Amino acid sequence: MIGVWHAPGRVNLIGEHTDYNAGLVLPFALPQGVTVAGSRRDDGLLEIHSQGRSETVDLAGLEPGSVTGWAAYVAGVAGVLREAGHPVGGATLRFVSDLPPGAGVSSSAALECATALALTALYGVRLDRAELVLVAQRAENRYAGVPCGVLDQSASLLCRAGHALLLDCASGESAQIPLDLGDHRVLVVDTRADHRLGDGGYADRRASCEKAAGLLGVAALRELTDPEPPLDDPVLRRRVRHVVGENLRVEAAVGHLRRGEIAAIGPLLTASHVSLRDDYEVSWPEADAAVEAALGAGALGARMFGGGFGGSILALVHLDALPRVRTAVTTVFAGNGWTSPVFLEAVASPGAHAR
Ligand code: GAF
Repeated sequence: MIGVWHAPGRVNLIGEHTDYNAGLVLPFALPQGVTVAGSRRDDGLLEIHSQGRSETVDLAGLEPGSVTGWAAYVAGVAGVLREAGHPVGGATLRFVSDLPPGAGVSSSAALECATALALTALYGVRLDRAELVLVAQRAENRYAGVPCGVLDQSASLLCRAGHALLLDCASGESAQIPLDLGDHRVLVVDTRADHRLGDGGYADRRASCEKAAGLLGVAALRELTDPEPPLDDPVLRRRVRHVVGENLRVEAAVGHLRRGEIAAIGPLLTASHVSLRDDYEVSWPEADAAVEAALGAGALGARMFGGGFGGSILALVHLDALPRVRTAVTTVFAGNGWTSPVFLEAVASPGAHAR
């Protein structure tokens, strides 16, 4: 058997650093993503080709740590499926991607999800999308060593065209929220500051949340409603304030979207950025400057999205203001001597599928 599968990258409209706190997220899928052509082979080898690079992995010796770098995201999916007892064997997988690497639009999750669709289809493994999300997440956690939540894999596998996905990471329940932008656009600005989830900042934030939850006697920060919890450590207090506030902002944004009030989500986006910058401390200079420039040029709201420490911001912009916003951001980057940003109009697109 031979087939072709596509898994998209994502933008997260709002709900940042909430997934691993059992909270709410609201991503949508991009038209860009990872496409894989795959076929079975019976020698137990996984032969992987991507952007001029090739690796061969012997599935018999596969375990966490035995494959490193980009191939770990692919081999990890095979490893997790096999650990769970699924009869997945060798394959030749050829990947192409039109996602900008390092832009924080989930190229890793797209790689995992495309692999998961390919391997399960090639070997007749029947898993539903929610199960595939966990396979892909586990591959990233265990084989790539990144302690991510389920946001990116859920976006890639569960999103629908024209909709944002409201995912409750506590219950796993999700709802498709129509994303009617009218005369507005979601402008993504790749700040060209490469993000590296594996670099420690992300794991540190996650550990802080777990510590705060432990001190407050809750299983996850989602259970809290008080944004000013009784914690002595001011850093932990700020982290909790972000998470509690961000869940409330997701709920408010969903309310506005359901009522067709797209412009009303602007201030929520900006409040999310301020919280990620000041309380969660995961934004970076290019993101802060891009957000400020976009708002100054008439964007209705703007925020960093993804894990932080590099990557992209998004801005909600009326069509008339798009040229102004692009110029303002480009000018501020040039003034700082930074690499020119790259712009992308994000269109809510279908989740992963066979082609
Ligand atoms: C990264 C992670 F992979 C997600 O799980 C999520 O935590 C996000 O950062 C922050 O919201 O994309």
